[in-house]
Formats: sequence, structure tokens, C-alpha cells
Amino acid sequence: MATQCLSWQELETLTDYAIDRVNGPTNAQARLRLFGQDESAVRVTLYRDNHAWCPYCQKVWLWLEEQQIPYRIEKITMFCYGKKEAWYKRKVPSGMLPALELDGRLITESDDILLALERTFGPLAYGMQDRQVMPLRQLERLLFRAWCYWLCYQSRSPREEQHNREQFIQVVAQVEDALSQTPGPFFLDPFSTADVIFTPYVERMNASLYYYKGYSLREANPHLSVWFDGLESRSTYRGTQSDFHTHVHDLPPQMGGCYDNGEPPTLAYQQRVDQGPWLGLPDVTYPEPESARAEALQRVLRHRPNLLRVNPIESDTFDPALRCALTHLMTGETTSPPPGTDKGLRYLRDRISVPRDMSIYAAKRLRASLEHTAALVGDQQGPEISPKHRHDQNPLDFAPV
Ligand SMILES: N[C@@H](CCC(=O)N[C@@H](CS)C(=O)NCC(=O)O)C(=O)O
Repeated sequence: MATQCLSWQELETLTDYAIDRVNGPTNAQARLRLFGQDESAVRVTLYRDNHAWCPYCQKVWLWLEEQQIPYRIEKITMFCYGKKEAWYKRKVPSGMLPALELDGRLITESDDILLALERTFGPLAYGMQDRQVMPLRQLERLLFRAWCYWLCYQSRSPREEQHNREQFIQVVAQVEDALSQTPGPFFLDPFSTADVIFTPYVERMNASLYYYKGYSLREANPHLSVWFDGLESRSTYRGTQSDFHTHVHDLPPQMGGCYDNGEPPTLAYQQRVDQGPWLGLPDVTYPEPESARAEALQRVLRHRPNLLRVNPIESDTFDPALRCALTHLMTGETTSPPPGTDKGLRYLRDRISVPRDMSIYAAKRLRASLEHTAALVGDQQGPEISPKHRHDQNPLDFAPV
């Protein structure tokens, strides 16, 4: 075991991770996307949630990225994690997201937004009202409802739980059938609006059913499995992609509760999502990029003052603990953090949000090093994440310093 963890200066020399947020690959941190065009070409502003948790926002976000439409991004607070911005409520009194301005005209409702975008910029392969897309949109809503019944209502008996499970699996069989109709991985050939419409909730179903019901959607269904792989072959999707840990803890306050069935596979999956190992979970299958660790380090360095300030462990004590974890992340060297910092390291482990903070593999690597370092000094978990609200994630606490 090495005796000393690296200093912040030494850590800074270990990452040169940088991407072009404006013209480069899809990413959650950008405020402007130009795709190589001049800023004067921007006709669209997307209002989306600050943490990239809102599924309807992901739908519009992915569509704009696929079509490479230049746009600005304004990030808004969701009720579940903070106070809605007054200026946004003046614009959209309900405070609902997403909203979009197109040539100065405000549009709400994600489907209406996509219809308006299509009228202006053309469809993404097939339009929202295409006769092949319409039944797929209905199927997506059917799947959504079956998922809600199973996940978001407490069953009154094992029989009711089993019934809700079967109802969901029956609709999944229809989705499998729809996917089997095309030679490629997608709902229609080529990738289209139909895939964009399924993406946000199927991603959330995959995470939540794994964690709350012990059901692995991606692994249990061969066509959906190929569909997920197809999505992950697109850099647009990778930039919006979340991970299991983020979703299973962002969904309960958004959905009004997620109910677990307490069965042995569920308990085992919960342990895995919360405490690792995170590599190998069926939330991602594309190969890990070489830059994952450097990306994680760069993101921590950027937000270091806030990360130290919000941690339940006092900054002077948490500072070396965090450096020990980052030393492990970058060098593989194990250095022991100050006693009592296990709780603080796990607090941070549990609050990395994908893709808000970093991409999926960067988060897995960082979680693993935080856990490895915490385990050297104890088994104290961080404060529990509330299923009712996420005020621990209030964006005001993370304002640039
Ligand atoms: N039918 C709407 C639904 C939008 C919606 O439910 N948005 C939620 C977030 S997913 C929202 O903005 N809620 C207010 C909040 O959480 O702050 C659409 O398709 O755009």
C-alpha cells in the first residue's frame, strides 16, 4: 500500500480530458450546440431540467442531437429537487418541462414540440404522424402504463403483484414482436422518431425493474437487447444515457413512489446497484472508452470546492479522503483515508448523477474508487437518499464558485 495520496497539483497533471461541448459529441453540460454552424443559425432554445432526469426532455434533446439542429439550452429546476425559477414560471405558469422556443414562439408538450420541429426542419426518418409511427407511439404509451401499474402502486397481495408483472410482460411481448418486424435493431428502418419516443422510458424501465422488481428487461428480451445495443452505437444516445444508480434514485420522487417486491433477486440487484460492483450491470454494454478515468477526474477537479462544501464530513478531513480515492482512480494505488471518512466517500459515491456529471463509465470508475477507499476505513453508509424528494441535489448548492 502506498503511504501518501497525491496532492491536487499532482492529480491535475493526470488528466487532459476535454471535449468540444458546442460542436463535439452530445453531452449534458453544453449550453449551446452548433454542430459546426455559426451561432446566427440558432432558431431553437430548449428548456430542460437541470439534472437531465426528465424523460420528456430527453426525447426532445435526443431528437435535436440526431437532426443536428443548432440550439441553446436553458436548465430549469424540477419541483422534486428545488424551487422553480420565477422567470420560468412567468413563461410557463405550470412550470412543466420540456418547453421549446422556435423562432421566438413558445411550445410546451413534448409531442407538440416534436411536431413543430418536424414542420420546420423535416422528420427524423419517419414523422410523428406517419402511419407506421402512430401504432408504435400507442404501444409506447401502453408499455408506459403497464410499467406504472407494476412499479408505482403498492400491490395488495402477491397475486396482484404477479398479475401486474404478467400484464407488463405481455406488453413487452408486443414490443418484442414490433422489433422483430425489421431487419435492423430499430423499430423502423433506419433509426427514427419511433426509437426516440421509446428511449426515455424504456431506459428508465430497464433500471427501475432491475432494482425494484428483480427483472432485467434488457437481458430477458432478445429484441430489446439488440435495440439497446443499437442505441448505444450512436454517440447522440451515449451523450444522454443515464445509469441504473441515477435512475433508481431519481424516479421515486418524480413518479410518486416505486415499490419493491422484496424478493431475493431484487435484494441482490439492489445491493449491486447501490454498493457495486458497477461494471457489468446491464445498464451499458458498449466497450469502455479509454478516457473514462480521466473524464471522472476532470469533472471532480472542476467541481471540487462544491463537492467539499456539501459533503457531510468536514472539508479539511474530507479533502485528503477524496484525494485518496482519486489517487486510486488514476494510479490503482491504495492509500488509506482519514478514519471516519467512509461516510463522506459513500455520500459522494451515491450522488454522482449520469449524464449530468459525467458519462456512464466515468461514473462507474469513480464510484468504484470511492467505495474501494471507503472500505479501507469502515462500512458506514452515507445518509440515505430520500424517496420523497431530492433536495440534496438542489442546484443552488452547486452554483459555480
Ligand atoms: N405531457 C408532458 C409531460 C411533461 C412532464 O410530465 N414533465 C414533468 C417532468 S418529467 C415536469 O416538468 N414536472 C414539473 C417538475 O417536476 O418540475 C410532455 O410530454 O411534455
